[in-house]
Amino acid sequence: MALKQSQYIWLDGEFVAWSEAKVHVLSHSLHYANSAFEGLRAYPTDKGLAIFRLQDHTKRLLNTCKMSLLKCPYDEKTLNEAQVEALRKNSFAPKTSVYIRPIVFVGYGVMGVYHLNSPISAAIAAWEWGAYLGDEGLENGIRVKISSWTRNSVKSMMGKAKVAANYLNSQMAKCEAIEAGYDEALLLDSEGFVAEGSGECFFIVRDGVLITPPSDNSLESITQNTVIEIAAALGVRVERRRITRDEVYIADEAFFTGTAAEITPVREVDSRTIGEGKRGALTKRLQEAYFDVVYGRDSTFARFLTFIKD
Ligand code: PPE
Repeated sequence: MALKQSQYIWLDGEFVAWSEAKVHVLSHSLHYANSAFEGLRAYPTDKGLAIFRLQDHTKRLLNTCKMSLLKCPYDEKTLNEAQVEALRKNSFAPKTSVYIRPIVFVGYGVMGVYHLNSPISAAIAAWEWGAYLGDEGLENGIRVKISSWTRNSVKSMMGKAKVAANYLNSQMAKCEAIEAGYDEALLLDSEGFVAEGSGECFFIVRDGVLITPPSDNSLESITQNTVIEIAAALGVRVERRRITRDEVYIADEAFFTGTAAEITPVREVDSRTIGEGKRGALTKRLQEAYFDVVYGRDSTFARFLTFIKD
């Protein structure tokens, strides 16, 4: 799906026209993949667009910078304000969800792996982005392939960093899944337990209990955390424990969570039908509750929303 352009991108403290937000081809991050990024969504509420869990995403961005040895020239407050401003500055079609992509990257000036003498830049873009795995997927569930790729080992990469370098592994898994006729990949860790999707965390339901792995081999997902909080509010039992491949096959329900993917049901894994082969009952309940939260219809989670109107 082609990227839907908006008008302005925040680049190192200034708003520039979308088409002018350019970097040099010798920018260090383009060659060595050390760039920290985030993905957030803003949803249309009764009181206009509201960014979901802005402060948590910005904290994670700065934590990624810390882990990846990127000296971000902008502090938390500046980055939070710039994201709000990026939404105010652009005009979006009414009733559409907007995706925000902040990125901190190593710029132009020095080549070679050692990056600490290179300049660091930051940018924030925002554009209208629909359902990541399709509207049909959100409604009826997607087909998933367990990847032949192992998720990046914690011995060699930092899964808690949302750093570009981690996504070569994701890309290869995603392409493999698509080429095999599936919609998304589920990656196992080096011991064979479920790690995460190419860009999502993973849940199963068994006998009414919601089960999701600990964050040992995955990003500390903000959507996963939100779902756990919603489940607690609904009185649903949640277990954080390792999940094996065979357990996925016999789950009653399964779904992916992510800012982009939201809550996407899984209806098939490796040609095994999950539950009844459609969005499960608990998945539907959690999905509806999640949309109530992000669209500002549930006041108990109002603390997660940052409204962008004055
Ligand atoms: N694991 C990975 C590897 C991941 O990339 C994401 C987000 C998650 C888990 C879920 O994290 P959270 O968004 O905090 O719940 N993936 C982002 C990037 C998607 C993309 O294609 O780009 C996202 O969902 O925004």
